[in-house]
Amino acid sequence: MIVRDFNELKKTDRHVADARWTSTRMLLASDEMGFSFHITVLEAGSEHQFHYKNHFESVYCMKGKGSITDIATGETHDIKPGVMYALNLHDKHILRAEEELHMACVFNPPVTGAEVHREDGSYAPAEEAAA
Ligand code: 9YT
Repeated sequence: MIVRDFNELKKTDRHVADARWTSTRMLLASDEMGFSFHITVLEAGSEHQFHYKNHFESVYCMKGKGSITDIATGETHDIKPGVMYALNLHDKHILRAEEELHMACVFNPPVTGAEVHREDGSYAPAEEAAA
């Protein structure tokens, strides 16, 4: 069994920061669960374009307020506590945080922890990230 405390992980290298967001990786590829599990906090007023071409991602809003736009369809959905979105089509999207957003995110295949967002908003496939 794996038991971890978010507040303890925040002090380790499982806590990463990038452009106006932070993420604490509760589970990574090395945990061999077949998915990774992240707690991501996006700064109030920030806007992010992501495109996880090599991963499926599901995101659940625990706290805050914002919106997500599906770039392919132009549709925008409100994000608030209780709302989940799943990028089942590797959907390219823009996430906006009106208030600080606290999200629980799952990635399949799991993120290794070494990824950085590429120019196109994606993370490299797991085999490249591990190389
Ligand atoms: C909200 C969202 O898309 N989070 C993605 C995870 C975060 N960029 C991370 O942990 O790398």
